[in-house]
Amino acid sequence: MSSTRTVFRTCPLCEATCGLAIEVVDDQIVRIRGDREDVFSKGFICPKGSALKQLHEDPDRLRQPHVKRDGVHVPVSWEEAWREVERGLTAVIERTGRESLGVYLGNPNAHNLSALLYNRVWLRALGTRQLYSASTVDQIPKQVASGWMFGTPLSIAIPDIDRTQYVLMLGANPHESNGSLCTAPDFPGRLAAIRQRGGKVVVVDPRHSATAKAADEWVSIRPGTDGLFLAAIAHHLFATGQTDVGDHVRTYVAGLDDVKAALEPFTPTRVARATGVSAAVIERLAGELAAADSAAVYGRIGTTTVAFGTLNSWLVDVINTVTGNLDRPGGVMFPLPAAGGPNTKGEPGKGKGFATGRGRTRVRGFPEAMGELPVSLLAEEITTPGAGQIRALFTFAGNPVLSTPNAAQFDAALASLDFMVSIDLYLNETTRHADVILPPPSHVERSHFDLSFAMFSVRNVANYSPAVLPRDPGQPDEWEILATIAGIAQGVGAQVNRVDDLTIDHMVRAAVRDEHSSICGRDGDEILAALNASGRRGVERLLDFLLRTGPYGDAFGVVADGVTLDVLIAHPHGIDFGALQPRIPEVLRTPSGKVELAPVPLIADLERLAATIDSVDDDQLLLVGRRHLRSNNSWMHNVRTLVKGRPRCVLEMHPLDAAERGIVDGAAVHVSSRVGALVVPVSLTTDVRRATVSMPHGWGHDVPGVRAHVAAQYAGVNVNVLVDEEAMDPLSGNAVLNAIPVAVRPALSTD
Ligand SMILES: Nc1nc2c(c(=O)[nH]1)N[C@H]1C(S)=C(S)[C@@H](COP(=O)(O)OP(=O)(O)OC[C@H]3O[C@@H](n4cnc5c(=O)[nH]c(N)nc54)[C@H](O)[C@@H]3O)O[C@H]1N2
Ligand SMILES: Nc1nc2c(c(=O)[nH]1)N[C@H]1C(S)=C(S)[C@@H](COP(=O)(O)OP(=O)(O)OC[C@H]3O[C@@H](n4cnc5c(=O)[nH]c(N)nc54)[C@H](O)[C@@H]3O)O[C@H]1N2
Ligand code: SF4
Ligand SMILES: [Mo]
Repeated sequence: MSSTRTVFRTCPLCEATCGLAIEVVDDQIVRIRGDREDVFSKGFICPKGSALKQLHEDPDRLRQPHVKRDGVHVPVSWEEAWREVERGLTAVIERTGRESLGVYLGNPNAHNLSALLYNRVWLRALGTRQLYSASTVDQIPKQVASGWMFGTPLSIAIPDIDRTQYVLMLGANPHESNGSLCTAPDFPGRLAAIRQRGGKVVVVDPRHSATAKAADEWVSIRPGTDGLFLAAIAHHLFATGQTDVGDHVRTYVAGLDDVKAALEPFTPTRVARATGVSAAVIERLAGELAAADSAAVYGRIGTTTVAFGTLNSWLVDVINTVTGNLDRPGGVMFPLPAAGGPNTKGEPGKGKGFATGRGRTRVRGFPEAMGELPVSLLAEEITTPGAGQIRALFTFAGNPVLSTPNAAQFDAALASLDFMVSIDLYLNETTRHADVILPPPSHVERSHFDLSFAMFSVRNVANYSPAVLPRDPGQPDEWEILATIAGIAQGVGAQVNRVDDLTIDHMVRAAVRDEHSSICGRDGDEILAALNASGRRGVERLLDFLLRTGPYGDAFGVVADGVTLDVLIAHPHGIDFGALQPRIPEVLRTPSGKVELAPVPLIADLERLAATIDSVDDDQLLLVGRRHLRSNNSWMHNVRTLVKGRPRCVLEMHPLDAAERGIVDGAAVHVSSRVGALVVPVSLTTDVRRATVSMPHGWGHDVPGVRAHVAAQYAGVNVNVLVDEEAMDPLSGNAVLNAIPVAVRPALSTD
């Protein structure tokens, strides 16, 4: 007899966290729709959400560990895979020490409960400081700026788009990406609602993106010049006396005069030529921001993955602050997550603050940020001889061959390693270099809870999803894979339960000793017994603990109706704790207990920005990136329903720029930069501004050794062969992925 059931779960694919209703007959997924009762997404879904079925059923998805034998990956048992890991890891540690171990964490880590709760455990067990991640090709500039301003790098001020009357959006295209560092399912619908209630949406982008098309106004800016644009807006606000931080935060904002003085060089008139935006437009937008009932400036990829990423991220919040929009409804606000938020721990209102540079890269001494080193420099750390040279690398849920700078150099560096382990669902462009590939369960075979995105969410929401389907026999959960690596790295072998017990024990003991914890002074054994009464282990037990000691938690029996994992399980559509609430001063963790509006490194970096005011070359083509709704970085191109149709990996170019170069629509063009060259079809469109060309990342699947049969038919080319690994934001180490100088000409048969 067959059984039909509907399981509700949060989509783990992007930051929008949509609720899905998954219909299952026996152990087969029949259908995936949006969950209309989801407290946050209310039925919204994009085409990727329902592709979780195809991902799960993809015959290319790895269901067994693979070991490389004579250059070919063959399936092996888990026992054998673990023996290989032990042999390879031990050999490298004995030969060159733990500092020669490197780790790269990819983007899906942020969507993965096992990673979020267990990374600390296995990384500590490895005992290396050589940690790299997709953060340095993404959002770390926003985190560094926020760390300096508010005290923790996860204290990011989120645009309150559901209540605002004005949004100035730069370098983001939520109509395709569904939003980032602003979790808001149905972002396009929420933007439309601003206009419906009489507000205004302005999009600043060198490309007339889908989001720009749906907005009230598109401001076409020269790539890489948002810093000048933002500085000029702030300058104009100061110069015209249109600044007022507001009574609600007045006593908590430090450094206003320093900012005002430092912005002196950036008049709208001076930056107009470099930015391509007239002084009149800059001044008008500044005036509109100041006059709006409420307003939020929001910058994303186009503002962070550029040479001035940290400066841009800071200037966004400088404008939010001086227009009185920091920490108030309709402005930018700080979410209060149910579990794991760093700014919900420790002494409210004060902390040790944030610093970078506590460690440096071995080869060129580049400073760390958030314990991470820039992934742009990973290749040289692998290939440059000397003590501490990386000889073994772990990649976890990442595809850096397609996603990080100077791809050819990076690819060659991976090939030179002594040992490599990848935890991944696919044999892809990166994992093909691995000696051992360890596959996690598919996304529907595991539980889910958004520990990350509740920190960046436009409402305070919590939603736990149990696994939809049982795991294949013998398939460990992903946290068990990580716990096993931890045991092996510590020389005690595969000791999942022991590692797990030590982990929860450590967390409980720390909390009962912490005067700011809701269970301070309680008996640790009693807390552990309460947790263990449920019979849970691993991530569920850890999550239950974090929820119960979090801002809405039951504090183990102290708060009636407080949240526990059981409570969340009883609410399969999630719990809505409501709209964001003001949190200053309590949210702050700066030593001064203030919002630091003028952090020293940022003020100093303005000089570098000022030096770009007059260095404009109107003829230089600048390459920018773009995302498409139906793809997800590099890794969903093996789902036919998502990739079919017109090829998407094309270079967009303005017809006049093409005509000057003898390029016709649809032709193959040769694109070159300082570090590499590629050939790609061109698509002529006035959607990109003059001297700007646009190309998506995550393509280039026709590499030998990759196992992705559908993706191979829609291979595309890897844009990151053009991206210069030397170009970085000096404050955060983030790569420059946008505004890359390139030359384009018709392709020759010899290219
Ligand atoms: N030129 C250019 N480059 C870019 C960007 C750009 O805009 N332009 N964007 C950058 C950005 S923002 C990002 S975030 C990075 C992304 O860079 P990466 O994180 O390196 O790459 P992804 O394509 O996200 O690869 C994710 C990998 O994780 C695997 N995976 C998916 N889910 C899981 C899971 O649950 N467990 C495990 N173990 N594996 C899983 C997939 O199979 C895939 O191999 O790319 C960056 N690169
Ligand atoms: N469908 C889909 N959704 C995704 C992803 C995906 O690959 N596909 N990736 C996810 C990830 S990892 C992330 S980080 C987010 C990113 O989400 P978003 O930040 O919204 O990223 P994009 O859609 O790439 O939009 C970036 C915009 O910046 C513009 N831009 C480029 N250079 C500049 C510049 O110098 N100045 C300005 N003002 N604009 C510029 C580009 O033209 C583009 O329109 O999306 C996430 N969601
Ligand atoms: S918008 Fe993002 S979270 Fe929502 S269904 Fe699509 S991929 Fe999933
Ligand atoms: Mo990202």
